[in-house]
Amino acid sequence: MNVDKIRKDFPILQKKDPVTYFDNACNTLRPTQVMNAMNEYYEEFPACVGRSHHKLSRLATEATNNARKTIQKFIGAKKTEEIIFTRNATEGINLIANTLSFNPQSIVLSHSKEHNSNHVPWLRLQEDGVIKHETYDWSSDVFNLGKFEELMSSKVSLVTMGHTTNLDGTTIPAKEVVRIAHDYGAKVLFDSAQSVPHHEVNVKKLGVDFLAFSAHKMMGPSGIGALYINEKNFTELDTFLLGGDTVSETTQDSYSLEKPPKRYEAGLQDYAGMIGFGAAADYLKRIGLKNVEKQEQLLNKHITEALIGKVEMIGPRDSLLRGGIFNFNIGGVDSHTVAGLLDSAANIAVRSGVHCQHTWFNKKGLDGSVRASTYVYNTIDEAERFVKEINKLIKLKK
Ligand code: ALA
Repeated sequence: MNVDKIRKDFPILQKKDPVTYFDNACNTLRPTQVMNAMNEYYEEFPACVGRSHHKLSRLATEATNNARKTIQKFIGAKKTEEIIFTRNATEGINLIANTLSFNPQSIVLSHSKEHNSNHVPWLRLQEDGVIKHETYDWSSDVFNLGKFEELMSSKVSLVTMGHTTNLDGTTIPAKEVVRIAHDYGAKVLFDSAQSVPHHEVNVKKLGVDFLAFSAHKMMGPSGIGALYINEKNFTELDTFLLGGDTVSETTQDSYSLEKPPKRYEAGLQDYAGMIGFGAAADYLKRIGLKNVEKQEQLLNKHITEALIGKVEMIGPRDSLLRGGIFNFNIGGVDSHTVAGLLDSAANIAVRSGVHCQHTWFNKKGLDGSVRASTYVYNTIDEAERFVKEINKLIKLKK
């Protein structure tokens, strides 16, 4: 893989003195191929999908069908019908929270490093008396399957977990989690917003019931994502938003529902977004997820070896367990101050604060942290610049 060649596809990286973009866990940069694919929709066939009988509509329908197929293949789903386009992973999780049937004894189990998106919807259901929410305390470096299984019983109806966490980049043993959960009759939902963009994820091999992810974390546009629903669960889900395209027939006082995916895609959709999402998946496929993973590991090893012992790291010391994420604090210095200085003095973009992980930070009594998150277009030179700037800040503090 040639990183310099990849960088040429990103206009923002071709500017003079380009930004060192280390905020990829929040939002990635987009290559020209993705922007071109979206522009093509607006310039060549900016029409409604599947509704109108003219050639522009046919072209738009074909392009969005192809995008769905690309996403299906990207995560190894059996059928295109199993891919529902959503606004993002958050909406996918909310869709399941609002459509799966629970009884007040139902336990929904997640872990202690969940993003708010996979935490608050379940708290809300608990508040409404719909479920009981329980948490696996993931405080060891490696997810402990024995401890997880101790929490399982026939009362657990859903295991919903961040597949790779945005806090420290650690990944759950997903296949084993699914196997154990299914042994107890529970369904499994993965928040895969931080896994699908960074390593190979195959829903068939995992055997997972539902899996949600977002395009903006994998070089695609913002405002579009996908929810995988294993077709065997279609009959167990209620409806979500209703309106145009979700129904095949209505009368004054009745309606018949379309089958998924249409049933879950109400109203006019973000067609350019779908097409851009497909182009992003194609682009990543061409690079190869193994290469993406390798580059992130290389950069994270470099940063970790240079800064370990000098900063307070969050997560395992072993960089191989943390994908592309290096999350840390410089003893007592406010995280936003560090991020602001990196930005203004060195044009390095990182995220600071609590990373939508308020619960974890509250438990630890921490105000926040500085998170550098790399992607396949980042270079060793950039990692070195970052290390140099952090060393300067450490010195300044002394
Ligand atoms: N989940 C995104 C992040 O961690 C927003 O930055």
